[in-house]
Amino acid sequence: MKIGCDLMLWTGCFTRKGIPLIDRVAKLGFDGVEFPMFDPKAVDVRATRKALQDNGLGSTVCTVIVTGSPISPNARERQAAIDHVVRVLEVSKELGSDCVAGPLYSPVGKLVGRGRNAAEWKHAVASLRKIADVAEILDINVGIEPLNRFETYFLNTCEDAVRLCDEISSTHVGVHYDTFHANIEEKDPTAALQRIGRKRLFHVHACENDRGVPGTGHVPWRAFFKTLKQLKYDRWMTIESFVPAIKELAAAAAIWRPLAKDGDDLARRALRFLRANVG
Ligand code: LER
Ligand code: MN
Repeated sequence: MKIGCDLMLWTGCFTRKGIPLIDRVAKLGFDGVEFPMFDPKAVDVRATRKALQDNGLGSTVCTVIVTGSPISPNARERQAAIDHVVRVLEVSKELGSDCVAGPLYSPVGKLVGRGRNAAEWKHAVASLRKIADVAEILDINVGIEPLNRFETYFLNTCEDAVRLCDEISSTHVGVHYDTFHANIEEKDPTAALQRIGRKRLFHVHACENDRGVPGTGHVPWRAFFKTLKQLKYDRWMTIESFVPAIKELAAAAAIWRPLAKDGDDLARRALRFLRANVG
């Protein structure tokens, strides 16, 4: 299994200015970086690719719906969201990234005072099917991440994420499991992980129940690592945590107190814990 670090520990959005962070993540001892790609136009593909190669690092990409919505009743809104994800896929492919992951069905934080309806589900399947067509042509994987109920009303459980992926029915679309969200929404987070299964598990975010350093809280880590081993999971496990200093992300993820000294401290302690458990 490869261990990555999301650059959100140091930046709210990956741009050319963030390239030195690749060096930093390599020096901390990670196998790769995860790019928070919210504005694909701001990525300097050549320089970023070179920095990855120079440091011998792999990469993944995390994005969110920054414009429109794949489940909107309005076709133009749906297309705007699809166009954003497709652009992210194209840039990610150019960077040589293995996977584009995240809540690709609805904007983070969008709540409408009710649960999802059948029309929204239908739109999600159709929009993500269009995204899957591009992913298949580019040969890049897409991970669909269920989020907790305070961040989305559309997809909260792994079971629903599996069903959504089954309906999209693509070799290149699978489930993205995040320990933080599963801890809130699943009755048994490890059984939920098990049920996703090896074939459908495309990406993992490792994050403690308070969104701080993995291993310092009550996420059932021992059972989690055992299950990944049973599944023979060999894709990326990425540390996703936040620090109050990155104001836009702190606001989006509701980080109101420090969870570590700073991003470096969090990354270093998280990596030590994950390496001790997965090698
Ligand atoms: C959001 O809570 C999350 O977990 C991310 O992976 C998406 O930005
Ligand atoms: Mn996540």
